[in-house]
Amino acid sequence: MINKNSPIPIYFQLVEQIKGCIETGELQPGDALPPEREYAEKYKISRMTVRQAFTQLVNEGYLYRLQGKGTFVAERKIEQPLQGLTSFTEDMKARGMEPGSELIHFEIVPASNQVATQLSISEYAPVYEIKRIRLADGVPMALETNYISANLVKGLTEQIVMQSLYAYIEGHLNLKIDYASQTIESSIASQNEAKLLKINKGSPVMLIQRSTFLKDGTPVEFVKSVYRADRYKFMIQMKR
Ligand code: 16G
Repeated sequence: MINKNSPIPIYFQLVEQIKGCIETGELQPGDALPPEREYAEKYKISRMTVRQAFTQLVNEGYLYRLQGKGTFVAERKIEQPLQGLTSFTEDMKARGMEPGSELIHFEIVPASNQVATQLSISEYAPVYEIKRIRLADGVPMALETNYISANLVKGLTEQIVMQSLYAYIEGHLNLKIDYASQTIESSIASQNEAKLLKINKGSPVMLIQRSTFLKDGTPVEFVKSVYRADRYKFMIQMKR
């Protein structure tokens, strides 16, 4: 219900109401929203106000627009806890989703200056450069580029990286992954990233860089990832 006498802006009341319908499941992912005109008539408010509410919900990732087709309810975002050093495969399995990878690139290359510094190896030492699209139930979630010292993580193959890298490092090589440091920045998808992630060029993404270490401090991977901002959000619990 919209209360025109409330100090709360009308567009915001509509935002909250539509969010409520999404949260209760009354509106499901993929559902088309009634046209702006219908909302405007139903609540006797202006179409501009309805548009403002829709735009806010699009910006927050609750809705998406398709040119000429209308406005639809977006998939719920995956809420990824930032505590705990887990792999993509583990994360997806824990949610009951099917992890998958599409291998874009797999090559041993000489370490660049940046990669060598991150991995504490000498420049030009051999590193695996692995680029994978990470899929959840077949849907692209992230584009990940890993750099791994070929002298430390021996015997990697395309077949192995189509599965879980962490499972191979720990289960097969018996190296214990211990800690990581990670940064998260906002960015927008380049043309190539957008194509691979099946989103529009310029869509918001999160750029994540992770350096992962063994117990004795040896860097085991340096990873640059591009996560879809429309499908992911990060969560951390804090205490004071
Ligand atoms: C996660 C990690 C990535 C790691 C991968 C291993 C982030 C941002 N990145 O995607 O660093 O290489 O898991 O996954 O969380 P895998 O064992 O399924 O190959």
